[in-house]
Amino acid sequence: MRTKRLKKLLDSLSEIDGFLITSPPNIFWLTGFSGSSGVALVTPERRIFITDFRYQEQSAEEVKGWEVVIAKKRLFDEFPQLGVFSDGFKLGFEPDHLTFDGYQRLREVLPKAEVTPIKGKVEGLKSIKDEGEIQLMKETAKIADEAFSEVLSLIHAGAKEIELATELDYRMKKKGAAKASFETIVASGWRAALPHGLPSEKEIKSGEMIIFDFGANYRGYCSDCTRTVFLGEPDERGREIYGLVRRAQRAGLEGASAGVKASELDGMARKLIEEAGYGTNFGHSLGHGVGVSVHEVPKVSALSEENLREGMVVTIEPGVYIPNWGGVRIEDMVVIRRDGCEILTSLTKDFVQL
Ligand SMILES: [Mn+2]
Repeated sequence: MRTKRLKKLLDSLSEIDGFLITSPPNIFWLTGFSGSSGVALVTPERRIFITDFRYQEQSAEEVKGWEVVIAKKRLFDEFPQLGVFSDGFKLGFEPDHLTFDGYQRLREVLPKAEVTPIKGKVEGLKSIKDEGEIQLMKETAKIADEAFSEVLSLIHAGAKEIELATELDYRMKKKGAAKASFETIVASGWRAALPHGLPSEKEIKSGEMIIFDFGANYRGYCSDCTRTVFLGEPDERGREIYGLVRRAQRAGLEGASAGVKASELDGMARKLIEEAGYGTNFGHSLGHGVGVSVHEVPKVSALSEENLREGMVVTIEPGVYIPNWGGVRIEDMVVIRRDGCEILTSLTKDFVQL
């Protein structure tokens, strides 16, 4: 799998002599290295991975088919000795991931190379998942789904958001996740109007909705899912808004297919919410790519210029947020297929009243 990825990367880099990858998720995707300190250098002839003493054994285990160099000082200090950089060598780097300090260091150690930014290269390739990655993401989603189903039975009046978030994290780890793929969101009642309400000490009261937005990180891949459930009988608005968000989410699922513009898909779901008069209460984009990071390309937003392509994994997550009342969001992670999409989340989207 990783050999294919490398070939695709090289095929797309004909205008330069070599490419430097400094983003840890991009390095993981290309090399298999899961540590935090390393850089990867790719040329048509060589593939070199540089890390430090702390990762000597780990890199030997994880990075196959690469020359592994253990740096004695700073990682870039190894560059002049690699026998790669002839005068005028054109080296591409990732402008979104190399620090200014790193850039200056690079210029110092390679004064005669031409150092040039190449944006979004690995991100673009990474957005199309192979079947092995999709399988892993299904397993990741399943871990999160199962943990969430268990936590539902722990919800009661007086339970604190932070307790439920902790239970969810704990159960995902017990089921094999290395960690949560992002900080678990649990937001109840008026706090559900905060699209990214981190769990607080607030106690859940009867009649309130609770938004759970959570995911697992399993073998390097992330999942992302949101469900909104109600404790006891909600007010009239609760059912109305839930029904609206559910219809919008369904429109997104029905519209998701290879060849569709990401911006159009955003519009298909947003239109329903706007027509119901809640357009200004849905202030975020419909979704985003997911993979080795929880937020990847493509963005599924009105501003996106990308087309959905077969093998992309994206979220579809409309929401309506009303200050001093609360909110509802429903999110699934889907794989884009030729004639539609495959949902990776298996949790119900029926109205759940506990
Ligand atoms: Mn999401």
